[in-house]
Formats: sequence, C-alpha cells, structure tokens
Amino acid sequence: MTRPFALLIAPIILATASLALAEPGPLTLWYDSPAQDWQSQALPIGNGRLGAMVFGGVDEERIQLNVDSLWTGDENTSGDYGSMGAYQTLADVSIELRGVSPAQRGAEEYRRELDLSRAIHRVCYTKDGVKFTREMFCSHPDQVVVARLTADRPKQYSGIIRLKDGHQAATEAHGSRLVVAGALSNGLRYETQLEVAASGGTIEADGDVIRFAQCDEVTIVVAAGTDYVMDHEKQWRGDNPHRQVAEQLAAAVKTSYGELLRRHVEDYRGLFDRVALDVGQTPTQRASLPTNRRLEAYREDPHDPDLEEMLFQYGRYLLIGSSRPGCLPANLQGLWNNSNQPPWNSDYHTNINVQMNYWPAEPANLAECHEPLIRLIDAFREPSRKATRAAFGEVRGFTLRTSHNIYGGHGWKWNTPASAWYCQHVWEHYAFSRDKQYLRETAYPILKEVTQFWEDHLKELPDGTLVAPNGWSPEHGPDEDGVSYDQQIVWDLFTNYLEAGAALDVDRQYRDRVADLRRRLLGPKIGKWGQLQEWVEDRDDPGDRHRHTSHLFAVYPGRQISVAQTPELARAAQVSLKARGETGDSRREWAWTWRCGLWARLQNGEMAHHMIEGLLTYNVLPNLLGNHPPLQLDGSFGITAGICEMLVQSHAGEVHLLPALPEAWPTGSVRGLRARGGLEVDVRWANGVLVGATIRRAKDGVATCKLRCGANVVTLNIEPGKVVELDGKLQPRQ
Ligand code: FUC
Repeated sequence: MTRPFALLIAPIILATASLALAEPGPLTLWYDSPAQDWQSQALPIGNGRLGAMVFGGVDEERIQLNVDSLWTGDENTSGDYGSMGAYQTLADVSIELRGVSPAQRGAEEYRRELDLSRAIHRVCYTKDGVKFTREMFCSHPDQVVVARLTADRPKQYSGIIRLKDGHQAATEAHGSRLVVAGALSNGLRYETQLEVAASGGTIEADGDVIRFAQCDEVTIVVAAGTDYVMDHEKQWRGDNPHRQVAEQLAAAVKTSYGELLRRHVEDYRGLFDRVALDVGQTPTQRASLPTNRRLEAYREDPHDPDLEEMLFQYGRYLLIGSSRPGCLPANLQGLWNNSNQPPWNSDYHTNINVQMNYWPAEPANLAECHEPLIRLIDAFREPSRKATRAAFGEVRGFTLRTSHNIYGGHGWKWNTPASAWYCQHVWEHYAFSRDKQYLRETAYPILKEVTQFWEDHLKELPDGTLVAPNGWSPEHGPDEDGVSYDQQIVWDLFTNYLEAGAALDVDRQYRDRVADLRRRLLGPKIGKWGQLQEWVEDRDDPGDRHRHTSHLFAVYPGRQISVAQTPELARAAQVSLKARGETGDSRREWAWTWRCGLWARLQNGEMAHHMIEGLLTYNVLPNLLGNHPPLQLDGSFGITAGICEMLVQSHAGEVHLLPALPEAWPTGSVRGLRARGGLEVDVRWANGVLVGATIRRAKDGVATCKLRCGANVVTLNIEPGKVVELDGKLQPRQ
C-alpha cells in the first residue's frame, strides 16, 4: 500500500542521492563501518524530548529510541536510593533490509555520519552498483523522529520494520502503522507510534511487523510520549499520551519530507549557528580521517584543532538535543540510555554532574536550553520542602539529596548545599540576560527561599562565625561542620540573593540581614603547604588525588575566589588543584572538564588545554561521547563550558577576553559567546595576541562594562541593542 504523502517527496530523492558521497563538512563525525555497540559507536540524535541512538547497519538499521519522561519511581519519601526509580529505555526500531537479489552481500563503499551543523544522521553505501542513502533526524518543531531511505535506482527497498518495546508491551500493526502502548511499574503510561510510507512497491502489516517490497524509497516517522507532567499538585500525571502521540504522528505524516527537514534544520540552526569557533586548521590528511581513526591519531599527536572545535560544538549539539524548553533536563546519559537498570539510574546527580550538564547553557549561547533545569527546580520545591523538614527539623526552604528523579523524589546521602548550587543556575540565567521579569517572577522567590533554609540551618560558633553543620565534601568524608564545599556554595547563594534583591530593589531589611550572615560565614583558609583547605582543620593530604575538586567550587563554577579579586586565595587554589593531579583517583570524563574550567579561571591556558587533550586521549569513546564508563554526558557539556572560560570570562565584575589562551591555539576566533550583563562577544586573535573584538549589548544588557585583555582595561558605554567594534588595544574602531 502506498501513502499519498510519500509521493510528495519523490522529486528530492535524486538530489539527496547525489549528495550522498559528498565530503563530510568540518563539523561532521563520520565512520566507515556500522556501529556494533550502542554506547561507544552508535550516534545520538535528539530534540530535547525524544532521542535515539542510530547504528547505521547495512542489512539492518537499528534505532534505539527514548523519551525524556520514561521514569519509574515516585516522590520517594523514604529517601532510599534503591526505591528512587530509574530512567528507562523506550523501544528499538529495526529495519531489516533485503537486497533485490539474494546474492547481494557486503557494501562496497560505506559511510555513516552525524552532521552537527544540521543535526542530521546519514548513512550512505553502494551495493552492487546501487547507491543507497538513509537520512535521519529528530525534529523539535514536529516532535517526531524521521528516517528516509532512498536509492539512485527504483525498486531497491524490500524488508521488514519492527518496533520492539523496552518493557515487553505488545506491538500492534495496523496497515502502515505500528503502535505500542504500555505502563511502567509506577503506573506511568507511555505510547509509541510508527508510520511507514513508501513510493513505488508495497507496504503491508503482517502480524506485529510491517513488510515492504520493491519500494523506490521508504519514509518512517515515529512519535512517542508519556502521561508525565511536571506538576506535583497533579501528582506528576496528565492525560493518556495516546491522543497527543497520534496527533503528532498524523501532522507529520501529512507534511512532506522536504518540509519536515526544512523546519528541523531551520529550528536547529536558530540555536546552533549562534556560536562559531576557530582555533586553527588541521592538515587535510588528518581532517579527512574517520572520527575513530582521527581520535587514535590525536592520541599520538594532539595537533588537531578542528577536532577540538568539534568537541566544543558537540557539547552544544548534545545540549540542544537533550534539553529544550518544556522538556526534562538532561540526566547522566541524557536521552541515550539503553537500559532499564542504568548505572546510577541515569539520574540527576546534584554534587557535580547535573550542574556540569548546564555549565555551557549561558556562555555558549543556549540560554533556552537551561529552562528545563530551572523549571524542574521550581516544580520540586513542595515535595523537597517536606523531605527537608523531615530530615532537618523546623526549617524554611528546601534542599536535596545527592540524586533525584523527575517526581520530586530524592535518593542517597543528603547533599545539603544542593539547592544552593541549583540557585546558581537560577541566578546565572538572569546574570547573562538581565531579564528582570524572569528575575522577579521565577528566580527571586527560589533564591530567597533557599537563602532562608540556610538562615535557619547555619550553626553559630561561640565567636559568631557561621558554619554549615554536618557537611560532606563530595565524595570525600568525613561528615563535619564548616566543610569548604558547603561554605563556598552558601557564600555563592547569599551573593546571588543579594544581587538579585538589589537588582529588583526589594526586601532591603532582609538583604541587610543576609549581608551580615555572609560576612560571618567561615571563609576560605590557606593551609600549611599553601593549599586551599578542604576542611576547617588544616589536614589536607598533599598526596590526596581524589577526583572531586569540591573545595575549589569558589574558583569555578563559583566566584568567591578569582585571580583579579583574591589573588592569594587563587594561588592557594592552584596549589590544591595541582596536588589533586590530572583527574585524581580515577579517570572520569567530568574530572578533566571540571579541571579545564578551574585552570581556565586560574588563567593557565596550558593546563586548561592539557585537560582537553587528556579528555580526548583517555575519556572519549569513538562516537566522541564521554566515557565514564559507561557513557556520561556531563564531560561533553563541561568541556564546552571550559573552552568558553578559556576565551571569555565575566564572573569577576569585568569581561575578560582571552584569559587562558593556550599556545596550541595561536590564531583563531570565536563568535557569539555570551558574557554576564546581557552581552554577546566575538574575539579574534593572531599569534597569541588580540586583534579585535565585537561586543553586542542585548536589549536588557548593562550600559557600562569593564573590559579586560591582559593588563589592558577599558570601560565601555554601549547603547541598548548596539554593537561596538574594538581593535586589539580595545579601542573603538572608527
Ligand atoms: C558522582 C561521581 C561519579 C559518577 C557519579 C554519577 O558520584 O563521583 O564518578 O560520575 O557521580
């Protein structure tokens, strides 16, 4: 059976087929054989809510599908990690492809690729002289996964399409549609629908599969959803997903492939194209290698600036792919988890991991992608208040344990400053945009409430000093008062609260009270070997190689310690960071990337770059995802943020251009990074020296900004919405 919509797409088949074996662009990951392994070789696509790992086989394509809200668990009042629930996997789509003649075997020429500049996965191969092309993307505007199979000769496609549910729910086939509806152990209802269309040939349902024969081309559209809503009052459940899934599928099926593709690319590029990075040029011979071999070559000789640019943009690609407004935030494995018992439940870890996922959101110009995290923090307030009171007694506000799910349920050990750290994200979304309405309506109430938690929870020592009681420097015991990690994050919270209150000109008296609390907080201390102390007692071991750098929060992502404002403490932080070693006790992708940001903030470009090299050498998989193991996304996001910090910083009351430029990037440029104060910045440099910069002030941006490059400091006045062009000496160009 043929479907009318498929006929609409026929005119563009040949055009695509001729593009099939074109050279990959500079932001394209590519491979010369299909993926065998989901975590290291398959390639991720996503629209924030739906995601897939694509394998790109020749005789069989496999698409590992997921949807963001497919979680077991509940509000988990016990706080027991074992009952918190876990992120699940939705379904597998397999497309078994039979050749036109049974004698066909092998692909004479094969390539699969992921084009980061358009968010399109493509497989191209030639078999018995026929060129086959398979294109796949996950559309945000249309909320569907779309795959299209074409060939440069008619009637080449015959085979079977299966949809296998991740929880053994039965698949029903109706005509050209496959449908699975099921429910998880916590009652969460979900549904997946897949529609097949073809031009030429036939399609028919057979049992629980769809068979197609002698088709010129085949198009597959998949929609999926659950009945999750991010609303505690509705007990996190909404309507049966059936209707919305069916409507999304019907709307996509009515739309031509060309139009679906156009809308997808336009939407994606609206975000992705905001930032361009050029840190040098890789010799063509190296740049033309398949990505896995290029990584191997990097391990021998790391001179591959284009690969480092790709790593930077991959973090942006993954954030666009796993965190869009209205969706859930990116978890440990994002939408690309393959298991119903994933490591650490593929959860939200509050002691570094989920925060790192969001470090690039503001500086790498993807502020919209921050929204899911901020919305979930807001939605969690009520259940978290209850859990917090049960654990901490009569306190206002809320905090969280080390892990949480999507239903306000926490698990494992209390991470007392978790909500204060979350407040940094809530604040930064304002600090970068200066959107007062957001500050007033969303950010300020959360900042104030968490500030009140600490007002109630801090412990006063006999001399009036305030310490966070019974804290833990993750994941590094013992439990005791005044742990630097806690003290620094509470300082950060109070500072953010005070600046928010001042910006809105509200709660003057309470602000005075909070300013006094901040003044009395036990501050950072320098210990006997010149280190920044991790605990109140001066007992840090210079041989301690722990992977966490919790006591350096104040350097990055915090702002209590900076080279410009607290140089002695910055020196002590450097001593501690050096002592902790490259990645500490175990090589984890996120450990390289936190250290990259830390070294950048300490203005050591060589060490920051060394962390990029380490990550690419030891902790990325052939598909460039971070290797924990298994894959973990935080490092992919963290490295993007670290690179931003190497090029532009804005945490210390000034916009600092090229604060940590490494020798490996002598000449280059970056366009579109954001700086606090509602500013957007382009920077160009040559032979390690600034040659020009462009500063754009957003509508709500600051009127005056202090700009630094090296020892050169100027003060700029910028009209709203205006652009200022500067030369290498930071002087306006005429
Ligand atoms: C923290 C880290 C681990 C891992 C886990 C998900 O506990 O120490 O390395 O990343 O989160």
